[in-house]
Amino acid sequence: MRSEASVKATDYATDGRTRRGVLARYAELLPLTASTPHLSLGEGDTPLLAAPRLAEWIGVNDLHLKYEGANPTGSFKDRGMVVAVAKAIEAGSTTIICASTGNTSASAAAYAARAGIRAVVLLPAGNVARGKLAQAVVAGATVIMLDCNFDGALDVARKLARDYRVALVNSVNPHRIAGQKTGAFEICDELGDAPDVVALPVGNGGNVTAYASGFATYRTLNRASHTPIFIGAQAAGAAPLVLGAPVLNPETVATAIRIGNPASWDSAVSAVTDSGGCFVAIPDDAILEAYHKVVEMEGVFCEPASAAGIAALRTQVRSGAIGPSLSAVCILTGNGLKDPDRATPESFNPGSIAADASTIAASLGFVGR
Ligand code: AN7
Repeated sequence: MRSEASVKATDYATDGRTRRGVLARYAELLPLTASTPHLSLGEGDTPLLAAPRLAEWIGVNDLHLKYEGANPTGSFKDRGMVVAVAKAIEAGSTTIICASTGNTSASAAAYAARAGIRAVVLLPAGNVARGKLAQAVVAGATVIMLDCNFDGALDVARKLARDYRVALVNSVNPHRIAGQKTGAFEICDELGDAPDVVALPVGNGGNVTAYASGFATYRTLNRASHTPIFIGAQAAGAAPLVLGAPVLNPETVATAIRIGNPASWDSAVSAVTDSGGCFVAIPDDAILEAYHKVVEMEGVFCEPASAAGIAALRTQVRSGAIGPSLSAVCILTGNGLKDPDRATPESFNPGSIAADASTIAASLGFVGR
């Protein structure tokens, strides 16, 4: 089965393009068979950017940003969704369903459209960033707003998938986790080894589970000499994994991680504690501070949830828990364009002036040639 998958991947990749998608690039490390469709929107192969100015602000010598906002639908979800949708089709499904704080629904909608199947997405009414909602709508998903938070929506999605012929593509689907491991593979392939520390936001805990598993796979294959310490960032108002108990009414500006009862609770806890790391609760003002710093200092625009990982790394370095000489990677899980309402205050209005070059030059203090 393995060799068939490899042959297929080779066929698929012979044109030598980059961005050929994670199924082709990591075929031998994914649960593919000869009958898995060759689905791709060119996901993966995202930038791993050295970030010297932000490193100084955080207090570490060696910092890279894994910019998952560069994925086709603007978040890391695409890595796992492509596998989950391909496997659902392979199993005969013609409808996929998910609950989502936004990014999963955007990704599910896009891959369902690409594959020509139906997507149904269940969203917590009033708490999904505008860009994410737009993505699900334009891709033709059936969008259903529920009068509950994400946790309630996931309960409904699970019941529907249990009792009806629809495939659940939330990260409780192991194919999602398998695909998201490719983020860890790419980091090792590019750096030549695993970093010492990985910081990332944690909502349901699927991604940290996937990264831990991905680095462990590379360690086993001797493509990495060690596995990293994980720092799991949660928003202070939605921090069940810091508190050790579910949060009934989670609240945070980082709506992507507004989750009170993580679906992958146990595997997220093992991933982080077995690594020697910890979960950190980040107040909203610190999330927004990091959100602005990363784009002002490095030009990398991520969504608030993604910035929580940066803030968490800074907190741990400041407290001395993480030494300044360790190499660190922050996973910037989603694109800042997803949440335009957060980027500019409601009152933002730059106004306008007459289109006169010399007046503008004078007001800017430009020096003549
Ligand atoms: C930008 O889209 O749960 O810990 O429904 O969108 O794997 O849940 C999104 C989660 C981090 C947390 N960063 O990842 C959804 C959803 C961003 C996210 C997370 C999410 P997990």
